[in-house]
Amino acid sequence: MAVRERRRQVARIGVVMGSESDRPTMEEAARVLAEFGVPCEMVVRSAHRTPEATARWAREARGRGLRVIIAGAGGAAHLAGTIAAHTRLPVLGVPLASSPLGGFDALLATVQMPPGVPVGTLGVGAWGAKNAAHLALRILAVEDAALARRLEQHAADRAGRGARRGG
Ligand code: C2R
Repeated sequence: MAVRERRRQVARIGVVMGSESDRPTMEEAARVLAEFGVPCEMVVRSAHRTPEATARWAREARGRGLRVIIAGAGGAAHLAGTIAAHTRLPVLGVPLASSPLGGFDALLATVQMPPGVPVGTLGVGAWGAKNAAHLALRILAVEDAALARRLEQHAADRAGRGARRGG
């Protein structure tokens, strides 16, 4: 895909994180999306520190063109759940290992949502960020045949390399 064409694309995936300090880990998700030529909108919002702005961002997400949201936060990670309360887009949660509890706190806070307000929760840290991006791409690929072909090609290439490392 030509670079110019890619620039004109509307972001279909939103990557939101609880703090600027989460950015290095959440960049892993953005890197995977970039590898597949799918642009994302990347922002910092906090259910705790900027609750109004977080709710607004989530409510307006679909109208801006987003189709899947990836939300990463550490500690008492209420961000993904709060986003899921304000939008009916699929929300993928990435628990981050930023607190002294090493991410187990964020995992429980993200995964154990009440029925009817789902957050699809990935693994802790960089693995989760990468897999959130891969899962978001698979969700988009349900309706995007060109992207589905790129995912198939990627899987075939990886198999060809002997699955020595992930991505
Ligand atoms: P600072 O480094 O800014 O003190 O943040 C962030 O995701 C970060 O990992 C420390 C940690 O606090 C988390 N945080 C949340 C939320 N907002 C910030 N879990 C939230 O809304 O859930």
